[in-house]
Amino acid sequence: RSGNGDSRGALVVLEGLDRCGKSTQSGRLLTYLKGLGHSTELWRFPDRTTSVGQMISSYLSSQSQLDDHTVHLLFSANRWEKRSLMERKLKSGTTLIVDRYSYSGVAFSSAKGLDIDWCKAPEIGLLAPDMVVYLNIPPEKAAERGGYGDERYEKLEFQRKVSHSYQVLHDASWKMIDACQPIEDIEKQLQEMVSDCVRICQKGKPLSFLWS
Ligand code: NYM
Ligand code: MG
Repeated sequence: RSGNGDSRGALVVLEGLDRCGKSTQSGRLLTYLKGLGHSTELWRFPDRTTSVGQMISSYLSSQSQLDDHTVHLLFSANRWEKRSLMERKLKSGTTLIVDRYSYSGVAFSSAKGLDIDWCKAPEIGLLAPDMVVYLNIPPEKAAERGGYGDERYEKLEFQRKVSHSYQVLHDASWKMIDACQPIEDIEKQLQEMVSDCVRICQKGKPLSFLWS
């Protein structure tokens, strides 16, 4: 069910606070879609494997200090360097599940006080997701989950600001899932949402671009 002519893959983005369960759910979703016979890949941003990604990674682990604007543009560059591959994959029929995307870029940087329109500007022209799923969790609940790691941003106070930024940023097209539910319940809801989305893309829904 992939790679045959005009049917393209879907671009599915998962967003949410740190520790909301995105990585767990994206892994399960990958297994599910592959099981249905769909060509599917799991991507994540930041992609720490590139040289830009390594700069980001060292910033996140506080091994380097960067100006807030600078690191914002690095996160964006990290998406731009994957853009053409992303387009090729989608056009050849592969569905991409993406763990964080431009919305994380805007939510985290604007939580630091950067202007939201300034934050959105470098994302213009990237591929727009066919579906954004927000795993909704109160910052306090996320903080209780086995604790945060020690990366930059993984602090309750800051996550509260990020949560507020996401509230400003989201629109009516986002699918909201209560991330405090049992893992299997979230998994089921996600499967239903994504199956619809994959079907619509297979039928020839055109690709679109941010910010749309
Ligand atoms: N993050 C992620 C940003 O600040 N801007 C971005 O554009 C992206 C994609 O990086 N706390 C932040 C959110 C996370 C951190 O991501 C590392 P992850 O998903 O924990 O590897
Ligand atoms: Mg993290």
